[in-house]
Parts: sequence; C-alpha cells; structure tokens
Amino acid sequence: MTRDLFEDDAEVRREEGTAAVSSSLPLGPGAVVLRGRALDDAAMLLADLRQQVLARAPWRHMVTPGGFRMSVAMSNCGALGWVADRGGYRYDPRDPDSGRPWPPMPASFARFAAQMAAGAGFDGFAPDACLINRYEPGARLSLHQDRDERDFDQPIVSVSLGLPAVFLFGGATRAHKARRVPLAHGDVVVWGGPARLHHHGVLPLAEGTHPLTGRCRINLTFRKAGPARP
Ligand code: MD3
Ligand code: FE
Repeated sequence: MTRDLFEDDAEVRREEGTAAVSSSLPLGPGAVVLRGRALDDAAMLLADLRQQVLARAPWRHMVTPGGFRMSVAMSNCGALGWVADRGGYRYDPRDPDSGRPWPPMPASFARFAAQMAAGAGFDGFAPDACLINRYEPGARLSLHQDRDERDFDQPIVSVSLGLPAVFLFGGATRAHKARRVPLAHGDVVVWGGPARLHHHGVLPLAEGTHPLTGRCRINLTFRKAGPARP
C-alpha cells in the first residue's frame, strides 16, 4: 500500500482508529486541514446550530440563477447570509424566506472560527457570515469558486460535522484537475492565500448515519463577506 508523502504518522494512526490525535495537513499555499480539531466542540456547535440558528432560519433548498434546485440544503447566521435565487448569488442581511435578519452568529461559532483561523496564521479573523450546508446521501456541490465576498485576503474557515465526504480541491482555473481530499467529522479547513480562489466542490454524499447528525453531513463555512468598516 502506498501513502501520500504528506501523510504523517498521526494521520495514519487516526485512520487506523488507534488514538484520538489531530494533525495538520497543508493542502497547498494558504490551505491547511486541521484534522479532528472540532471534535471537542462538535456537540456544542451542533446544539447551538439547532437552538439558535435553525429554529429561526430552517433548512431550505435554494434555486440557482439557472433554475436548478440545489441538492444541498442551507441556512445562514451572522450579519450577512449567502443567498441564491433566480436573480443571482449574493450576501443579504435578510433571510428571504422570513423577511427578517438572519439569526445572530452564536458566540460559540465566532469564538471557534477565530481560534481556528489564528491557528493557521490569520489573527483577528472576525466572520460576519456563516453559511451552513446540509448534505443528505446523494447531495453534492459542483466545482465552483467563492467570489461573492468583498475581500479575498480574508480566509474561509470550514468545519465538517457528521457523515464523511470527499472534497474536490481544484486549481485557479476550471481546467486544473481536482484532487480528492476526504473530510471527516471534526475536520477543520482554513482556506487563505492563493487557495482562497481555487475551484472546489463535494462529491455525492455516501449513505450512512452518524451518532451526532443522523443521516447527513453538516458543513459550517465562516466568512468575512462584507466591508472591513461597514
Ligand atoms: C476552498 N462548501 O459553502 S467547505 C461552500 O463542504 C463550500 O460544504 C463545501 O464550498 C462544503 O462554498 C466545502 C470548504 C471550502 C469552503 C470555501 C472555500 C473550501 C474552499 C473557498 C475557497 C477554496
Ligand atoms: Fe465554496
């Protein structure tokens, strides 16, 4: 059996299930996977998600400008929320389904995201948007870039919870062949630098159930979407 050069012993141990360890895996300039870094906080993040966010802004399947219903269900919290509709993609201070502002970002979310960003070298990360994605088996996200934020120098922090997924990490152009990166419950990825504008996606989720989420994967993405001084 061959292993990738970057795979260190900690990761091998984790994959073999012998110890609760965490490791850092550089994916490329500006992108780092922090394996298992959310394991201790997962139950708290999921409880706050349900009570503080989903209670006020329930899951919904948005429709793309091209008229396709997204297989991923979404919600948002924070001052701004990412929205897709027939008019395009944008950040909006209001939930179009309720007409009200998105639920505030739970204190636990903001604290955790800032901690993870700082650990990857981005001090002072203060997200104003958290897009929450729910994948049920079969749901996928096709290759795209995140370009709706104002300042691409700000990183994006992602937290994977529940069922595992295969993440596709492409390049600066669509032609670049995407690399497959498995993301498991508790994995955190910080996307900054050149990686911030790379194409990426998620393969169709495999069937399964997870003790904390049931039959789905939930991904939190923390963003600084608005201007530095609103
Ligand atoms: C790489 N979400 O919400 S998270 C998205 O697993 C999104 O739900 C995926 O792509 C998910 O836009 C992937 C990891 C991620 C998020 C933002 C990125 C990777 C990124 C921005 C630039 C490069
Ligand atoms: Fe994305």
